[in-house]
Amino acid sequence: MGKSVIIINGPNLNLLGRREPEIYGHTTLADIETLTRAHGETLGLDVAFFQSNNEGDLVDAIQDAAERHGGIILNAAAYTHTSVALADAIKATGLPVVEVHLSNIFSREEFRHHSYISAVAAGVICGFGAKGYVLALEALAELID
Ligand code: CA2
Repeated sequence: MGKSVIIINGPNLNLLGRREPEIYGHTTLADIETLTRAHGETLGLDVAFFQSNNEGDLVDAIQDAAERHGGIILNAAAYTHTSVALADAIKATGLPVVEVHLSNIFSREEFRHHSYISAVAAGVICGFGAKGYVLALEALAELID
């Protein structure tokens, strides 16, 4: 079996490219899926993609990843700043996780400066828009090598 990773996206990211383009850009989540799948091929990685607006579904996706994938790229969106449950799930999987944010969360409101994910992630990429997912794939490819 080849190497496989999953990209997990949290609440409201399904709206990407259709609302607030001044913050999140014009790229849609479907564009990011296409981009990362293509880049995954160049790295020999199979890329699965998942988005949910519900915290419990995201916890389930992280738990299920342990059975199927070698690593996770996670943009937990607003749950980044609130969810002990997601942090616990990441810790329990033992899989390497790269945390991604489209925007630079440190140049935004104070409440976005703290992430429950960062302490349990292998690393964090933020502020580079959709390219951040590609950079995360590069990082994850080395981590699961
Ligand atoms: O910059 C990021 O990727 C965020 O994870 C995006 C979250 C935000 O709560 C985090 O602080 C940073 C918000 C995702 C909402 O996405 C939308 C996209 C288009 C229109 C409205 C919301």
